[in-house]
Amino acid sequence: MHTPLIICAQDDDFDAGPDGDTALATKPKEKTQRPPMYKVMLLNDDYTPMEFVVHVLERYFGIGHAGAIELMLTVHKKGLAVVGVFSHEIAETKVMQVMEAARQNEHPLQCTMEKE
Ligand code: TYC
Repeated sequence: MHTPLIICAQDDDFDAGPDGDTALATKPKEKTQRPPMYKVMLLNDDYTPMEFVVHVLERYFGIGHAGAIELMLTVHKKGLAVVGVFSHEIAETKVMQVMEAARQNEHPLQCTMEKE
């Protein structure tokens, strides 16, 4: 999915002239705005099988097998890791999917999101 860009005219469409008070009409400045992005994180625990975490990373985050093993091991060693950065809605969906998969399989795996 591409990031939508919102373009809006700023209010300061008149600039002061060289002497500071002559109003000269200028082009409205266009400023690109980006939607806020959210980090999705996996948390380590002592019980979720490593293979399950690898499967989650492949299935819900589109990460290849080798990358998924590496990232799972990062979470295992460091306690948590960012596994992706998404818009609010996509991040919420990823968290929900991971938490639901963990629940169905009775693993205590935790997934959270945080504004970047
Ligand atoms: N620490 C788990 C184990 O030793 C593996 C694991 C990795 C669990 C990453 C959760 O997010 C996690 N089986």
